[in-house]
Amino acid sequence: SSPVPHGIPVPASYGDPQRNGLTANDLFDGMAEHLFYTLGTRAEGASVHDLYMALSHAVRDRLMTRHLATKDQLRAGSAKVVAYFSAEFLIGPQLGNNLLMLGMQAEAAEALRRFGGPGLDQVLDVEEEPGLGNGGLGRLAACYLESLASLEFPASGYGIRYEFGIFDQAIRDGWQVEITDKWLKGGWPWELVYPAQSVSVGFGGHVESYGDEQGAERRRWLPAHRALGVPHDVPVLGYRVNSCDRIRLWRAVAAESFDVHAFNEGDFQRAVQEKVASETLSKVLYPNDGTDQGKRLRLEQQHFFVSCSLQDMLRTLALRGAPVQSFAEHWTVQLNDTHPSIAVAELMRLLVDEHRLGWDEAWTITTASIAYTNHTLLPEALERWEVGLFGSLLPRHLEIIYEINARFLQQVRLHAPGDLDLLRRVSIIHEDGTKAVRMAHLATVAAHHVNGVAALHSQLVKTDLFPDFAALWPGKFTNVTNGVTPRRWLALANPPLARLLGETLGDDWPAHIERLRQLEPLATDSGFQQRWAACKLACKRRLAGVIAEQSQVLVDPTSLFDIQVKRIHEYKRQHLNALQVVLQYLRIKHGETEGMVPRTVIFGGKAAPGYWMAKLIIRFISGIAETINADPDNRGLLRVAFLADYNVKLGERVYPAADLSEQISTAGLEASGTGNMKFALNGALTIGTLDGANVEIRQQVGTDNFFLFGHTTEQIAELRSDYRPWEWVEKVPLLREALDLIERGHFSNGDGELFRPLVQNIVGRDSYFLLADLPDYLVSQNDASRLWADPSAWQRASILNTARSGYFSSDRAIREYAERVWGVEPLPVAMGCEVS
Ligand code: 475
Repeated sequence: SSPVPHGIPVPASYGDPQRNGLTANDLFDGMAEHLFYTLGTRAEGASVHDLYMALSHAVRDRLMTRHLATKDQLRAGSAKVVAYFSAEFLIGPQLGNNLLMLGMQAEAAEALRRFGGPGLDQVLDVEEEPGLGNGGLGRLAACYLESLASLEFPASGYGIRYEFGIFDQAIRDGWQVEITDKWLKGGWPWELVYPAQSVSVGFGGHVESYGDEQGAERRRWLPAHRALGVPHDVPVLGYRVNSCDRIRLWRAVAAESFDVHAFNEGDFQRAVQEKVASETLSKVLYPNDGTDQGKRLRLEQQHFFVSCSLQDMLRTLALRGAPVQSFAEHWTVQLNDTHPSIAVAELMRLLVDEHRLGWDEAWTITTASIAYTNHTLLPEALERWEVGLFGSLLPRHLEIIYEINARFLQQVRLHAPGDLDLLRRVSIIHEDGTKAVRMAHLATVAAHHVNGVAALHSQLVKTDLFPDFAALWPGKFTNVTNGVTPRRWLALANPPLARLLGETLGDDWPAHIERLRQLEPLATDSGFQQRWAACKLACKRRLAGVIAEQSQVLVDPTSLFDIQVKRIHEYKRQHLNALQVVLQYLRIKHGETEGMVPRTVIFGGKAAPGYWMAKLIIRFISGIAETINADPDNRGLLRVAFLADYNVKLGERVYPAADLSEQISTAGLEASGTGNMKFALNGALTIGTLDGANVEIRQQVGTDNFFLFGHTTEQIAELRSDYRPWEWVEKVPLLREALDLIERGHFSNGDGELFRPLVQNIVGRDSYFLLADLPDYLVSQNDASRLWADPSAWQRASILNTARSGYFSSDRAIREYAERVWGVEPLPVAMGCEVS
């Protein structure tokens, strides 16, 4: 309870939409105050960063009304709230987005004009983005929180406030170099810290039995160490609504600032050791996208944020005056992959050990509240923890998992008596060799729903990944195809197109993305086509500027912009694209340019620091870029650029500028993809395989407006048994010559060793079937060139891509989760009445 008596008035603007301070005048005044009082500087001497901070604080002030009203409404009510558990939230820059959500972009520009200094674009450009994620999975979490807020669902993201996010990528001599991401260095204005809501989390130690007051035997965990989690909340505004949800990120600090005993002994070093160890928990994001390394610290991070979050949720349940038994009516937990799946054991522990519920009741609550999203079929990404490591870090959780497993296997025995092999396959504990906890099995056993992230992927989850579980619980498995927010990825990222859409569909189109369909009849209207093309050209000019600034490569904005941006991974096959570029280059060298059109091939993406082949692929792209761009024989037909440090901010420049979107993974390996959706939404045509959400994109936009190639998932499976890649080499004209050129050092200043492992990898093993798909890929690339040569036909296809991509909005995805998985309803936030 608060020491401040009731009846103290809230700030005058609170709850009064008329006095919300949203005019340019108010913003200017707010900025002036923050420059002076918050930043301690005078307007005359303010730097661009000062102006960024002042504007951000002024905007933050203006979302606080909504944020508090949302919280008040939640605390007072009993609505079920979504808890989105994710080890990653790749939220991107905040200022521009929040201005868009509040409808204050023009006002901010005007307020800045009055300072007479830099303009809004320049100010937005200095924002450091928090790179608290690796790629698709983290960005999906950010899009989903935004849609939750925009659709007025009560929700909280829960994650980790990494002090160092994904590394910044520099390219030196063609190689990736990793640089520490110091996103907090200039101060980051978009978080609200609540130290009073800190929670304590245990690690290690042992478990003992004791008799409770009723004489029942109970288990008690006595951790060896504790760390404190301090919540840092990032407000998440909905689009032009009052709802303002949040992402609650936990920062780890030492439970005591140091060991007093050691300190008194004069051992200062040892005294601060525990503090350092605790704070290491939230120090750095693991930069691996798609491989699990089984590192202790990673499990510690997972347990840390999950335990903090569940304790936080139980606390708010008590604040609502609701009993712990009603947990599942107040909260629904979505696990973003298995990274937070320790939640199953931790919730059981909290309910059984701390709240003294019986096992069955606790299990009913746990299974009623938790659902699990699978994001990958790659075996190297499926998390397993060696039992020894697991038990030393979380001894009580291991016991609980054994108990869950024992009861589960008993159920399986009843279902299929005598099938010992089935027991072995589905067990949560992997028993062959070193014993390990299979986190995907834990999540699947406990979850009320398990979903894949695209139709094909969800099918493969049932047939390939978890066929035994699917047979046990057919109703548990479902699909929710991913989506992306049209606010950030269209309205914010693509100002020229946003303006055109506003004029054509009405200003509130970002809240009603299905209206994009109304563009269909305009697809053949030559006047509209020209305006469409002008928007694209403006975006391409902007990206050309970025490329020139970054790498001094000059590209022609009227050429076909052919773009592949995503994490570098063999299954994503950037090297297939690079190989295709080399073949085009050879055609030019041989004068076989018929049917070719001027192209700019753009790559971007980070490689995991320990993934050597991915780093070599970057080096290879740099090599071909350098050689090809310097070759005068080109006659403007081919340019290659590698964009360094691909991140959300760069993505906002990239997607709107694309003509052709490369989605070329080996069929069956990309769970969904979400970049593919951002490209299509911005009017790019896709060249792609039948993989992930490509399948649905092609269905939606129409097969004529999509360049399909490659083997299907089934065909790849057939090939796999007897694949001899070297036999495919002769099927492609010029390929032998291309490979020789690469091996002789043509793209590496004569170094004949550098790319040999890459060539060997492709010709010798080709685990990702590049050569099997290459012939068809080349045909499709030619189709793309041919369509490009007919501008009106291309514009039509481009318009239809945008017009038919509304399905890929995260609003649609969130509505599906809400209805089919979570059972939650929107709760519009009223302002100005709930203050108690
Ligand atoms: C899929 N990241 C995309 C996207 O559903 C899909 C793995 C381990 C540790 C840390 N990060 C990861 C992923 O697995 C990941 O990003 N998966 C991606 O999720 C959203 O669109 O196809 O590869």
